[in-house]
Formats: sequence, C-alpha cells, structure tokens
Amino acid sequence: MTNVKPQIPRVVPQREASPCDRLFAGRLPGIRVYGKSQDGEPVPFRRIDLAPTPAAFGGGRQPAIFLADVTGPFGEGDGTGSPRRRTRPAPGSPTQYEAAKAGVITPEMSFVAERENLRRDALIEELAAIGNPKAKALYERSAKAKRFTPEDVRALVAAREAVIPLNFRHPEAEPMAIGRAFATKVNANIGTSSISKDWHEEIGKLREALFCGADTVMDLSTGAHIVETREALLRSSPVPVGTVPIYEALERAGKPEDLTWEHFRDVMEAQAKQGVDYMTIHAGVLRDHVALTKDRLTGIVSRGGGLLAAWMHAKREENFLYLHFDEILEIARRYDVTLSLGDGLRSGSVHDGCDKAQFAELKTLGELNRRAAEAGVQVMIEGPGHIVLPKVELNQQLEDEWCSRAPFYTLGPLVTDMGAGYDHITAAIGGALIGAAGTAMLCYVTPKEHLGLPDAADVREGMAAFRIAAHAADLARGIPGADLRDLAMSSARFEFRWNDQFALSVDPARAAAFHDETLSGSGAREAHFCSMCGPQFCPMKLARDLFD
Ligand code: IRN
Ligand code: FE2
Repeated sequence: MTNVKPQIPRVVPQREASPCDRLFAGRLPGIRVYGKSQDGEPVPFRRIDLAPTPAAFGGGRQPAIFLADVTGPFGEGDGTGSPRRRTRPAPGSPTQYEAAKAGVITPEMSFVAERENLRRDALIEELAAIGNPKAKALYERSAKAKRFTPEDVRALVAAREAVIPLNFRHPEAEPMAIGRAFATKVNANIGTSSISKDWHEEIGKLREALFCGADTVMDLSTGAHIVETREALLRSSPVPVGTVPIYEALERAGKPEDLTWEHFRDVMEAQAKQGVDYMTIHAGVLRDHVALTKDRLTGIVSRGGGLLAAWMHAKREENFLYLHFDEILEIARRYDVTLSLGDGLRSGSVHDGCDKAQFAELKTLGELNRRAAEAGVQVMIEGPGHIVLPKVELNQQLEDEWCSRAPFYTLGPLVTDMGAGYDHITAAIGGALIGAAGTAMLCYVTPKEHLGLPDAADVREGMAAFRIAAHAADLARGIPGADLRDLAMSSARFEFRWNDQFALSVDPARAAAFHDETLSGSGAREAHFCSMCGPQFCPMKLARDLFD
C-alpha cells in the first residue's frame, strides 16, 4: 500500500506573473548559493545583492545579505527538479539523540550548524573587501556574534533542548533543527479533507508554503488518497514532513468505537516506513483529564483529542496511546521519528485557557518526554490554543518546568476568539509573544481557521503572518545574526533603495506591487519618496536634509 508511485504534477503558477513576480523570479529574491557544512555538504541559502548607496547619500557599495532557503528543488531552475537525495543510515541506527548522547557529531548536526549561521562568514569577508565604513559599522557586531558549531548542536540535542526531525527513510529532506537556541521555526499545515476533490493541489500548497519560508509541513490529510498524497509530499519535500497518524487510523477503522491499538500501530509503522519525520501523538489525553473538561465553554477542540475522548467514553478504557506508549517509542526509535506530543486538551476559547485539564495534560507530556529519553527518542511538546495575552508566557514557563525545556511547538496561541477571517493575526500576536519567551516552533494559522480548509492564497497569508511573528521572536531572544535583515532593510529604506526593500521584505512581490500600485512609471523605483507622504512631506527625506 505504501509503494504507490507518486504522480508529481508539474507546478502551475497560481496566477499570471506580474512584472514584480518576474523581478523576483517567482517571488524568491536574490540567487541560490551554497555554504558548506563541516563535512563538505552544500547548504542552500539566498544571497541578496544590494544596490550601492545612492550618490546623494554618500555612495559606496553595500554587502550582500544571506537568508535561509528552504525551497529545495522548487527554488531551483524551473522549479520542477527532483530533490537531491541525501545518504541516510539504515533504520535501527542510533537516533540523532542517541548519537548526541554518545558524543557523536552526525552529518545532520554539521549541516544544521552551517544553516543556522546564516553565512555570516561570507558577510564578514565582504565587509572587509568592501571597506564601506558605514556598512561596516552597521553590520559588523551582528555578523560577528556567536556562531553555532556542530558541537553546539550536538550538545543541545543531547540535552534534549533541540531536535533534528529526520526519518532514516526520508533522504529527500534537508536537515533542520528545532530548539530555542536556534531561529524560531514555522510549520505549515496542508492536506486534503474528505470533501476536497483534488489531492494534486497539495503539491501546489507545499510549493507555496516553501516559497513563503515554511520550515516544516504537516500533512493533515483525511479522506481518500491519504497514502498517495503523503507519498507525493514526502518524495518532493525538502523540509521535514509531519503527520497525525490517528487520522489515518480512524479512516481504516471507519468509526471511533471500532478503532483499536492495532489499527494505530499498523498505520504508525506504515507512515514511519514511508519516511514521515515527526508525528503528533495525543498520548497525554487521559480519562481523568477528560473529566476535567466538563465545565468548559468549548469542550475539546483538538481533532485527535476529541476522537480519543469519544473512544475512551465508549470503551470505558484508558487512552491506548498512553497504555502502549512503549511500543510507540519502539517504532519511533527504529526510524528516528520525532514524537510531537499532542495537546489534545488545548483550550478552544480564551475562557477555557490555562484550565486544569490543559495543565494536567501538559504535566503528563513531561512524564512521557522522560520515558522517550530513556528509549532514545526525540520529542517536541505541543502547546495551546486560545490564551489571553497575560497568560501566554506562563505556558512556556510551565513547559520548561514540567517538560524539561523540550522544544515547545504551539498553535498560535490565539489571543482572542473574535478574529474569524483574520485568525492568522490573532494567532501571530500570541505566537510572537510565546516565541519571545522561548517557543521553538510555531504552527501557523491561516485566515480560514475555524471557517474552512485553506487554499494556496490562505497558505501565503498565514505564512507571512507567522514568518513575521517568528522573526520578531528571534529579535527578542537575540538569536545571533537575526537582526542583519532588519539593519539592511532599514538602511535601504533610509536611502530609498526600493528594490532592496522589496527583496528583504517578508513577501517581496507584494511589497513591490503595493509600491508600484500608486507610484509607477519610470523613476518611481529611484524616487526619494513614496506615495504615502509625497515628495514634499517625506520625513526621512527631511531628516536627511537636516545633516547635509
Ligand atoms: C500544534 C500545536 N498544537 C497543535 N498543533 C498542531 O495541530 C499539530 O501539530 C497538528 O498539526 C494539529 C493537530 O491537530 P489536532 O488533531 O490536535 O486538532
Ligand atoms: Fe480555535
């Protein structure tokens, strides 16, 4: 069943290319370049070459800025290439955690170290060669801030403060790390539902998510073609792919009461064999915890959590994921599947946020994390939910305390319940705040949250909101090198280097299109003002003239 030959459709553009799209070659600014890991493996980046400072502002060349590039074969050539396959150990080899604990630096750890360093070595070289004193003063401190060595990565994985979710059977994926010491990651959920017809669209959504900078994707498909969809995604995805295996187990069983541990075990094993890198396992939804949700305003809102609660109620038995956790660990260990311990009892309204049920589950996840450590399995902890702003940080603090600083992976949190149609914003607000407090990965929320299945345009909106939230968190946490992009952006803004501003912004094509909408024609891209203030009232221009 897992040997279905994937039909990977040629990617069609979402809409006709505008002049701005052409400028950024399908929205990715700059050019693909490769750094090198300690083992000599090529690590992809985008190199953004900046225009020189205009003569009116003193002139002088600007150095290039390097950004992470997660688009793999989609960001190369015509975007239809097949992924480069990495050499991976056979199933049963030591997991990243076991290797780290034994003091072994794996090729994946070296790759990750290079990736997180953002090619600051190249920037430092350029600064020396360019000799532009202003640029030098601007970038030097941040370019020279602490660099990650492969040994640093190993130590963090060994301390269980970082994971490298990479199944032995997913050679198409490039290594990446999730942990608070590293840049905040963003996950994009994609996948079909029982009422969506065209599963081929999922490759388009994957491409969209990658072009917007998704560090991982989760395939939440239900309904028909679940195996084919996953196979197509896995075989073309350059980023780790996660799943929630209980969804497919339910498909196999038909209805919740007929679901058995054996269904789940077989599905988990099949998905692990196929190459899934991390899996949401709702093993902390215990019968006693479910009883604590009785007085909630919105009950249980997690799909997996709700399903298990219904099953336990019908069977009068404890959660089989908890009872069989040792066997789950065995499967995970064999393929180095990272467990993402699910928050089946997360709150679905700010009214229910931080209640006894939510925290009882979080404590149980901490216990399961310790058992996973003994079994050599990597773990992330999933978090809320709907939470009012003043309680957002508390969730990170309790996770630190109860789950031993394992990477926290949150859904937002959404800081109000009234954002329908704009819930990417309510969730990004909470995401920025919890990210600043130490959360390692944010699960994006799209404008369709609570309303319907997102399409490619929603993926783009959700990703932009969450890339901003994650970057704001990086600045707050002082992630080395994170502020380089802001420094470059602001310097381009102050010097009216419009194309540089577009290239450095979260969505270059949109920034360019918005600029050109009200001020187009020749010269607008060189003008020392924009249509917001007009030529007479640009404060930046006026301020500039002060010191001339
Ligand atoms: C992330 C943090 N908390 C939940 N998530 C994501 O929600 C999880 O990774 C997966 O993508 C989805 C699982 O939803 P249910 O089954 O808990 O609703
Ligand atoms: Fe919600």
